[in-house]
Amino acid sequence: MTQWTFDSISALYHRDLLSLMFEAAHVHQKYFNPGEIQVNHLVSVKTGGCPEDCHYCPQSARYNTGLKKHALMSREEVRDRAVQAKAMGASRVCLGAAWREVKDNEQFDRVIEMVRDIKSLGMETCCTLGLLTESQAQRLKEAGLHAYNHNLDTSPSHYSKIISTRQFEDRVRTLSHVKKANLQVCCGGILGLGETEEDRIRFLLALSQLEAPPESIPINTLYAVEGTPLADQEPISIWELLRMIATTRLVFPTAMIRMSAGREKRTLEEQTLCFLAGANSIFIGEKLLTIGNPLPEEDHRMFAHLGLTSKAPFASCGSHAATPH
Ligand code: SAM
Ligand code: DTB
Ligand code: SF4
Repeated sequence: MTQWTFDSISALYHRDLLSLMFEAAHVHQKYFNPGEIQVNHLVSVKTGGCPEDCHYCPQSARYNTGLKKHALMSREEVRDRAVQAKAMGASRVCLGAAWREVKDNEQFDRVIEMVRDIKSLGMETCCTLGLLTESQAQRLKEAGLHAYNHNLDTSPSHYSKIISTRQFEDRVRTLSHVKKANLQVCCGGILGLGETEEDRIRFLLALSQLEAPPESIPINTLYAVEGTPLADQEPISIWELLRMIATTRLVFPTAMIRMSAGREKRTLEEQTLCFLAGANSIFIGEKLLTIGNPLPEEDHRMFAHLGLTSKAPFASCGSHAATPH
């Protein structure tokens, strides 16, 4: 396995955009069928009122974002949402909670039941519930959880400018618990937090230095929400996004790269370029957790225009033989 360094990632990141994208596309089709996209659906099982101060997040209790809070959903409601997601073409359901950390209580017991239900529908389940101990990760695994999402978000040095209520190392520790429980690791970041290009490269380096590289990497662009400290950030250009996706594809050739927050703001042509740069996963549904996402009809039209198909659940990378050149 390649030992990435700051300089080797930086050299890729700073290549001219077309040769960077060309190489990323080449690597992408070596490991994946480029016409196949993973379709995920998010359910916000507990919304708002989070004690953390993540400067980007509409769900933090510290900011006045006008968000409607919602207590933990019932098992039945979540099962219904998963059935609807399957009908929309999703193969994975991701349950998100506005928690700092998981507590060993009745609420966690209910999430465990939700995981079992989704697994029994023949879909992959992912959870993003905040910090987690090893025994909690183990319980999720036993219930049939496929992956756990826990983002590093940005470089170690920029992290403390964005979040003060926990440290980068706390996140790395949870990711280690996830890996030890034999769950797939889903770990990504956000562009547009006022970070430098060096921060973006250091973020990718940190991802490559995790105990095990993530199987999936969400690339979010900041969705600036009124009331949060980052409400007035400049939006990320398509060129920066393409450069980041293509570099991520080259550093992590076999990972699923998910175009996440901010996709709503991209045209079909821009999204097509993102797929060419190596992205191969999206969220479907008109909302992510609380913020907007393209309408499912628009995504279905995009799939039709591009002749894309939805990746089956539990199909690992490499199920597609490398294309001869
Ligand atoms: N509370 C849990 C946690 O922080 O791990 C799970 C939910 S949290 C909303 C999941 C991820 O959503 C964050 O790590 C961040 O990367 C992303 N996110 C949150 N708000 C965002 C925004 N306004 N724009 C882009 N990404 C955002
Ligand atoms: C991730 O990296 N992006 C998704 C998922 N993981 C949980 C969520 C992004 C949007 C979160 C903001 C919201 O919808 O409230
Ligand atoms: Fe809470 Fe997660 Fe939002 Fe941070 S990103 S405020 S931990 S819900």
